[in-house]
Amino acid sequence: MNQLIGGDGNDVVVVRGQDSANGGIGNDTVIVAANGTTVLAGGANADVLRFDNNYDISAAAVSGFETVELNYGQTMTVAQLGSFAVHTGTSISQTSTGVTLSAGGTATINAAATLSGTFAIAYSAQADNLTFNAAYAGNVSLNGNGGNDSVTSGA
Ligand SMILES: [Ca+2]
Ligand SMILES: [Ca+2]
Repeated sequence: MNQLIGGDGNDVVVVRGQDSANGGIGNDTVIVAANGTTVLAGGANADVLRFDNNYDISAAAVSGFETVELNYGQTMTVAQLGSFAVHTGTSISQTSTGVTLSAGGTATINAAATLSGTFAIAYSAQADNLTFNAAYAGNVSLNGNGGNDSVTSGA
């Protein structure tokens, strides 16, 4: 396990295996490039958590990220999904995304305008209650998996 700590500048940190990463001060980008990450911390300022592929971060302690750049089917908890202020794709040309939820809860998804295609959600076995922001104009594809689930488009 490696402990990766960014300095005060704008850092790009790539986490693999059971790494822990903290961007520190500055507008940092932390790239998830493996399963099993333990700590993902953006730190101060405006930070991005980017998924290099469909990895599972559900066991990681996630904090301090303002934006998440989603791939097409990464796994996380509802609480983690709701911890980001902006949800977007990994590139400007990506219009669809998907997420597999490993534990339930309540969250708001603030999908960026670039996500105009399909947002596919595989629910966890618990109750998953998601609300999309009012500006989201894409489709939502749902795959239920037990629990009393709901999805709401913003007012
Ligand atoms: Ca930094
Ligand atoms: Ca931050």
